[in-house]
Amino acid sequence: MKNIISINIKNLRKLNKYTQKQLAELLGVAQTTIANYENGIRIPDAEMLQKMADLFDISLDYLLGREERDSNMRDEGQLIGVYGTELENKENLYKDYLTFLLEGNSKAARELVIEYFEKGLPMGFIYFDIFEKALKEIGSLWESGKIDVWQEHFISEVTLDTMREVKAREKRKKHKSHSVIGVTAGPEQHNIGLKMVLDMLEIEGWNTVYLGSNVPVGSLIKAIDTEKPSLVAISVTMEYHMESARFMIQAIKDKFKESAPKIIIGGGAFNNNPKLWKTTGADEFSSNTDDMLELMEES
Ligand code: B12
Repeated sequence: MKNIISINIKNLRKLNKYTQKQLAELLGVAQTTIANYENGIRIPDAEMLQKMADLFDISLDYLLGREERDSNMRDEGQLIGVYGTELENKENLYKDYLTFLLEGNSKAARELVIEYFEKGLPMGFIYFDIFEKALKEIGSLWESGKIDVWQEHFISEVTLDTMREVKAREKRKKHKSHSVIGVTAGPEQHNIGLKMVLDMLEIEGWNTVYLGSNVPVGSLIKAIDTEKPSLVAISVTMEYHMESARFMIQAIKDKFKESAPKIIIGGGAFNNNPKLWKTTGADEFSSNTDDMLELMEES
């Protein structure tokens, strides 16, 4: 069974970019021994632990898990990292995540994220500093012709799967009375950003109904009638889907009049023109979850 030592050994090996075979050679043991350490089948003896601590340049205490965070650390944002101090190099984790995905290794990408989550990396960091950064980097790689659209699809799907896993492991805050329906503007396929926003609200205790892309306006109206959300969140990435957003918003206002839920809009389409949202008829605009939560608390 996996334990803190086995997890630390695997993380340190990956961070130092060794294969199991390379690490085995450096430590003078068989590759199966390393595999057994990482799977928790064998525990290294004192001499081997010291060798590893020296090789990875970390304290023996960290390797043994004696500097492991306690359960409150995630909330306080205090992280014990792979070097036994504050989590170093966490800013570059998105690059490792991306490298695994570009190699087609979704298993390693997923494991990297889950292991760091279990070590205390907050869900917000994983979403916005690993997934979001990796996805934006993918956009640049696609634009410069270095990757094909199928890779964009693959990475999007693995990210959505991993998001589900992280969210399932995260503690929910006390239930709040707020509720939100999230939808993209008509055929707008870019829906990961919206999903991230709704997942964060769910963790904050909101009741969320995530509908994704291609929802017919008539059906959205029915969803609002049934769910009676306090908020409808609409996401637009491509400017040419703005008209769909306008149409959606007008239909909601026409149908529900003064009892219409508040409508908030956001997404990449507003990055270069922050005033554009005013032409959509939405009640509010926000570029991220924190600002959105603040806006909701003020109202
Ligand atoms: C993944 C991706 C795809 C995936 C989408 C999968 C999915 N399920 O979402 C697929 C492969 C389907 C796709 C398709 C296309 N894509 Co694309 N795609 C991307 C990529 C790489 C990442 C998008 C993403 O998820 N970003 C990460 C999220 C977290 O960021 P975000 O969306 O901005 O969301 C954050 C905030 O904006 C905010 N937010 C978002 N919505 C909302 C809503 C509210 C209410 C609030 C408060 C906040 C909020 O919170 C989020 C978290 O911080 C981008 C590159 C980029 N720079 O973004 C290109 C990009 C968006 N795509 C682009 C293009 C051109 C296309 C295609 C035309 C061609 C293609 N590449 O396949 C098609 C068009 C599809 C369509 N009809 O809509 C261009 C758009 C250029 C433009 N602005 O016009 C980009 C920028 C790539 C590029 N560099 O050129 N794409």
